[in-house]
Amino acid sequence: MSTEYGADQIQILEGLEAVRKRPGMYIGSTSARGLHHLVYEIVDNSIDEALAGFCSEIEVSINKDNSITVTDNGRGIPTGINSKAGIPAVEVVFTILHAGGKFGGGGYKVSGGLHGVGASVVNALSNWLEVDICVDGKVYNQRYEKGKVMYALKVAGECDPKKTGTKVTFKPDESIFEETVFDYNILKQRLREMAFLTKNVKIILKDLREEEPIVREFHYEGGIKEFVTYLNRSKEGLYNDIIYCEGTKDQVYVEVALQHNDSYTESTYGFVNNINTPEGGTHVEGFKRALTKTLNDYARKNKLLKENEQNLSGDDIREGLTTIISVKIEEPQFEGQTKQKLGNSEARAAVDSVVSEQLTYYLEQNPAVAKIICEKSILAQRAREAARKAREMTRRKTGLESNSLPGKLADCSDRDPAKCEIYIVEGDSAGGSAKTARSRATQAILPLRGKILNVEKARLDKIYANAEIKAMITAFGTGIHEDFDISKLRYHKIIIMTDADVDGAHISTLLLTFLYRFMPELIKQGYVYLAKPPLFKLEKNKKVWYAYSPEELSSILDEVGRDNSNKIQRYKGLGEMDSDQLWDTTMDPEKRILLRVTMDEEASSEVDLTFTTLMGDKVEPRREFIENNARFVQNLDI
Ligand code: TSJ
Repeated sequence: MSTEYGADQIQILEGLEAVRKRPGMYIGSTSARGLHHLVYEIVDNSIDEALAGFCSEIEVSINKDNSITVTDNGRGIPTGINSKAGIPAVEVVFTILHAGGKFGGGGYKVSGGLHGVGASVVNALSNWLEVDICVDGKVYNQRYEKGKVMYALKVAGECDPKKTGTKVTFKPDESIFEETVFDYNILKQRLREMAFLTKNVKIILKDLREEEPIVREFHYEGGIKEFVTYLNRSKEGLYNDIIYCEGTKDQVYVEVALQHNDSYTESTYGFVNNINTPEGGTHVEGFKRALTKTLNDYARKNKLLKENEQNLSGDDIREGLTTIISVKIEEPQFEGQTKQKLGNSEARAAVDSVVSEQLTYYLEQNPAVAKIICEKSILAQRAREAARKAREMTRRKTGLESNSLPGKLADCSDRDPAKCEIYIVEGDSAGGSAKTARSRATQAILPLRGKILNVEKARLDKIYANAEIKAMITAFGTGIHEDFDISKLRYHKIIIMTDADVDGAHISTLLLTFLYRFMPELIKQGYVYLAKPPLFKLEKNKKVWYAYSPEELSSILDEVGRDNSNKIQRYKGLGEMDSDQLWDTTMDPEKRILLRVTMDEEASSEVDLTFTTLMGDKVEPRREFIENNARFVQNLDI
C-alpha cells in the first residue's frame, strides 16, 4: 500500500519521526499537560472553521478506551489532491509537519494551541488516528498509526448529502506520554473558555467512560461579555451593563468586555488567538492606557475630578474591575521567559484605539454608569493614599523591615530557612498545645486569634492595620508588594493548621487568600502547606490508630475487626488533642501529612475565581466551590 508513495512520503515520515523523538519540543511536555494539549490542537482546527463562519457545533468525546473523538459540522477538511504535495489535502494536514491553515485557500488561521503545531503532531504522537470527512453525501476515511499512513484516503460510506463535517478520533501513544488518562475537569475548563472566546459556537463535551455518560454544553451567545458575567458571578456588579468594545484595526481584531464589582481586586485576563497570556503584553498595555486616559478625560470634562485633584491612576480605576481582552492576530509574537507575553506593537495601538473610541462613546451615552466608575475610582485613590501612609506607619512602628518579631510568635532556634517551618495555628488553645508539642529547633508557632480578615473585602489601609496580618508579614520576613524579597523568607515551610471542620476550612481559605493576593510567590514556589489533622482516633486493646478520612477509618476497622472493644473518637478541633497527640498526628515530620498548596499558571482565571467564590457573599457558588475544592490542594507529601 505504501508503495504508492514516493520520496515525498519518506521525507514526511522523517518529519514526524522527529516529533516522536522529541515530543517535548512540539507539545511542551509529555505530562498530563502535553496530553491535554493534543485535544486542544485538534479542537483549534474546528474553532478556526467556526471563526471562518462555517461551523456552529463542536463535539468532544472522551471514549471508554481513553481515545478522543472531535466532531464538527464545518465544511470538512478538503479531500482533493494538494498540487504541491501531490496527495489529498487531508493527508497533508496529518502527515506534514507544520502544515495547516493556509492550504486550500480561504482559511483564516487565527486560533492555535500553545505551540501552534497542529494535527500532524497529534498524529505523530498517537498510537492510531482516524479521520472521517462527510462531504457530497460521502464519508472519506483514512487511518494512521504512529503517524504512518495505513491506507490511501478512501470512500468508506455514505452520509446525509445536506450535511458536511469532520470527525477525528485518536488514541495517544502510551509509550510517549507519562499520563494517558484524560481529566474531564481539565478539558471542561478549557473548552468552556474556548466557548466564551468564540461566540455562537456550541461546544459539547461528553465523558463516555462513566456508567452514566456525562454531557456538558457550552454555548455563549454573548461571548466574552458572558465570560465577565461568569467571572463576576460570586460578586455584586456595581452597575448592570457589561461594557463591550469591538473592532478591527491594522488587521488586529479586538474585543474587550469589562464590569466593576464590589471587590477591591483587579482581574484582567488577556487572550491572543484564544490563548491565555498570563504575563500580559501589548494588548493588555493598550487596554490599560486607553482605560486610564479615557476615564481621566471624562472625569475632568464632567467636573467629577476637580482642577486641584490628582489624576486617577490605572490601579485606582481598575480596583474591583474584571476585564477580558481578546485579540485575534495573524502572526502573534510571544516574548518573555515562558513565551506567554504578547510582543506585537500593532496590538497595543489597535486595542488602545478601539477601547478609547468606544469607551468614550459609552461613557457619554451612560452618564450614570460613568459616575459610578469615577466615584469608585476616586474612593480607591483616597484609600490608596491612606494605605500608603498606614504602610509607612506600620513599617516604622512594628518594624516591618527590622527584625523585631511579633510577640505571639514562638520562634525556632535554627536560623537556616531551609530547615525551618512556621505553623500558623488557629486559636490560642491549639497554639498552646502546638508550642508544647513542637520541635523547638526548627518549628516556629504563630497562633492567630479570632477571625482572620478577608482581604477580598477590605481596602489596603484596613489590611495593613490588621494585627494578625502584620504578625504574619513580620514573621515571614519577606516584606510585601514592592518590598517583597523572597530571599528574606525565614521559613521554607509555611504550614497552615486549622480544625478539620467547616470553620477551619474557612479560616484556611482566608489565610490562603491573603497569601495569594499579597505574596503569591510563596505559593508559586511551593512554600505553603496545609497541615492535615486526623478526623478519628481508634483505641482497641490499648493500641491507638488515627484516621484522616472516614474511608481510612473504615479500612482500619476492617483490619482490626468491628466489635465492641473499639473506642472511636471523632476530633472536632485541634483543641481536643493534647500536645503529644498533636505531635504524633500532625506535626511530627516523620509521620504527619502535609498538603502542598499549588497554583496552576495556565488556569489562572480559575484560581482567581476559586478565591473570590469562596470569599464572596453569594451562597450558591460557595457551595459549588466546597464540592469541587479538592483541585486546589495537591501533591500529597507525607
Ligand atoms: F486538522 C484536524 F485534523 F485537526 C481537524 C480539522 C480536526 C477536526 C475535528 C476538524 C478539522 C476541520 C478543518 N474542520 N473544518 C475544517 N475545515 C477546513 O479544513 C477547510 C475546509 C474548506 C476550506 C475551503 O477553503 O474550502 C478551507 C479549509 C481550511
